[in-house]
Amino acid sequence: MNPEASYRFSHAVARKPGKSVTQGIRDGAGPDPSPDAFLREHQAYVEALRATGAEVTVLDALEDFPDSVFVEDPALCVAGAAIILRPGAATRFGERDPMREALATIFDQVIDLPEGGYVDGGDILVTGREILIGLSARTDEAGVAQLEKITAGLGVPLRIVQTPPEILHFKTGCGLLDAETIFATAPLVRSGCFDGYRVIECPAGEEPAANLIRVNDQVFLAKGFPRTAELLRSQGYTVTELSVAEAAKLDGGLSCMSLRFTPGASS
Ligand code: CIR
Repeated sequence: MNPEASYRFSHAVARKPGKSVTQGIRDGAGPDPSPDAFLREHQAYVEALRATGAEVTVLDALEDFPDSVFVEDPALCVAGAAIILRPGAATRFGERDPMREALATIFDQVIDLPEGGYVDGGDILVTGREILIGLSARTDEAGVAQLEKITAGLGVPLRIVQTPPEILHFKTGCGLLDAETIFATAPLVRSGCFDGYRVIECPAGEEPAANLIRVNDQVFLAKGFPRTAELLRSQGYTVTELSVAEAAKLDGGLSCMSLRFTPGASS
C-alpha cells in the first residue's frame, strides 16, 4: 500500500441532507435534527473539504432515505476502486443503488459486495498499512468474509477487530491522524487493536471527538472539544473545528458525511 493514500485524497463525495433527515435512525429518543441547521453544517463541511484541495461532488438529497447524508456507510473507496457495501440497517439498504450510480461516474472499477452478510462503511478504518474492520450490530462476519475477498484482490490486507458494543460504529471511537497514527478512545486503545501503531488517546470526557478525519494537510475535529484540539495542535497537526451538532443527533459525525479517495490510485 502507499501509506499516504490513507489520508491524501484528490476527491470526495457527499450528499445533501433532505427534509426527511428528521426521520433518521438514532439510539434512544433524542430530538430530531433541524433540516435547515443540518444543511448549514453540511455546507460548512463541504467547504472545509474543498479548502484541503479535494474536488468535492455533492449529490442531491434522497428524501426516501433519511440517513443518506451519511454517505460513508454504503460504500468503501480504496486502492482506486469503489466497493458498494451492504448497510446493516434495513432502512438504509436501498442507499446502495443511488451510491453505485454516483460512483460509477467517477470510478472505472465499481464492485458490489456479494450477498451473504452486511457491512457498514463506518466500521472500516483504512490506515497506511491495512484495513481495520470492526464487527458490530451493523457489520457481520459473513459480510466481512465477502469484503476480504475483494480487498485481497486489490492488494490491501484486512484485519478483523471488534466495535465496542456501546458505540454505533468502529470509527465512532477512532480516527486516523496520519498513516501511522491513530486517535482513539480509551476502551479502543485498551483493546489492543492498534498495537504497533502510534496512538494518541482521546481525553476522558471528550469521546465524541474521536470521530475525526485527516484530509490532506488538515485534521477535521468536531467543535466543542478544547482539550482534544489543544492536544492535537501540540502534536503538530493543523486542526479545523467543525460543528456536527445536527449529525450527532443521529449518532453521526465527521467521517460519516463523506467518502474520500483518489480514483484510479492503486494500492
Ligand atoms: C445510522 O444509524 O445509520 C445513522 N443515523 C448514523 C450513521 C453514522 N455513520 C457513521 O458513523 N459512519
